[in-house]
Amino acid sequence: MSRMDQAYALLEAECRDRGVDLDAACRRLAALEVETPSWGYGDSGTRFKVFRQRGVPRNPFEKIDDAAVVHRLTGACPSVAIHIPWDKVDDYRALADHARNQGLRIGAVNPNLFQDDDYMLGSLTNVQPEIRRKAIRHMLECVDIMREVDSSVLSLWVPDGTNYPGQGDIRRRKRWLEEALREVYAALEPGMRLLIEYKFFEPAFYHTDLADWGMAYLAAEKLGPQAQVLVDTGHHPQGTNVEHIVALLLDEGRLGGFHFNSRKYADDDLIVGAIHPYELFLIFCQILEAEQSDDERVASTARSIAYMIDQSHAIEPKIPAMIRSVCNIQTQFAKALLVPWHLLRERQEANDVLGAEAVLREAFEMDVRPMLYRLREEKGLPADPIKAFYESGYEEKISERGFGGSGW
Ligand code: LRH
Ligand code: MN
Ligand code: MN
Repeated sequence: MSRMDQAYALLEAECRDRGVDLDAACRRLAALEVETPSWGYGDSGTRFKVFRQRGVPRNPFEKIDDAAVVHRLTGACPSVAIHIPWDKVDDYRALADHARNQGLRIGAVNPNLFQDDDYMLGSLTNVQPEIRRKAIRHMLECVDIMREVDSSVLSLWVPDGTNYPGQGDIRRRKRWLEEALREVYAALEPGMRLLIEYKFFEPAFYHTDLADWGMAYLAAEKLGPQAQVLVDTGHHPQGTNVEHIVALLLDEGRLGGFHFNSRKYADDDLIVGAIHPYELFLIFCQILEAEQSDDERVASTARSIAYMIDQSHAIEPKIPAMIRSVCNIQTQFAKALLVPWHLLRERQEANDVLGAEAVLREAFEMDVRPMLYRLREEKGLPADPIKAFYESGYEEKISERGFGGSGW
């Protein structure tokens, strides 16, 4: 028996003792899909400096090529999110075909309401009606693009807000936002979803029109069942209990998707799982528990979540950093799959505070590498995708692109 088979057998025995079906957990892990963002393959940085890296994609087609490499090596990333106009092309069907030819599909379409000069004082909530109209038109154009690339997710982040008290009428802006979203929502086809992302600050520093999950939830609730909330893990104040938000949105049938990344201080967009892996694990615990809920609405919400990475690389080599995130997501997801829910419930009902906490912590402390290795073996994937990337020669190949590709 190889060392890994031994490790798997050991994990299996441990799971059996805890009443967890390891094979079922492996099957669920194998079905996990994570979308990567086109902008994560291009150059990005901070407001202080964008460092140019050699080999970065020069156009949306090359971003897809790099995303395809991540999928080939991990087997878990069959779709790529696009951001318009960063990924503006003349022919979106050609872009979708390009993705399809490499075993990928285009996932969420992200309108961009934050880089046009006209939007300096707001886009959908601008006091000038013609600017609000321009922003709505852009969103409707994104719905058209969704049709062309066969996407079902419109992923909206509204950067609008103000920098000073009195600068804007908060209530009027709220109504303009609702009005705009109603128009966009009406343009969605059945099967399309509008995911509403919130962020508590930046670029606006006094108030942001969609600052937290409650505001996004309210907006979604007013629109209808095709609108849901998107949780970007980096978009909360320090210390926020993100898994609580996740649980609440699940219970209300309004959790639509995630933008995974790590934060230490603000919206840092670092590699997923690099800073607070326990938080990520606890988020997955909420989701996996909800997947088994007797309440069909909760269970189907949990099963329909769009898992996306929203990560920008200022100093990291981009493709390996993306692979690292995918592997970290798989690791925490695998650990959450090993939670014995019946035991947790039992201890909760017995008011066993330490015992209940131990159930979760012990799952987090388990070594799930044998699960990941087995999964990769079964799918014919390299055991170490990052090592395989460096050995593949792809980095040398793309260095011919030279410098100058831009993520955003
Ligand atoms: C905003 C955000 C949003 C954007 C992306 C580039 O901070 O998280 O999702 O579309 O960054
Ligand atoms: Mn985001
Ligand atoms: Mn962000």
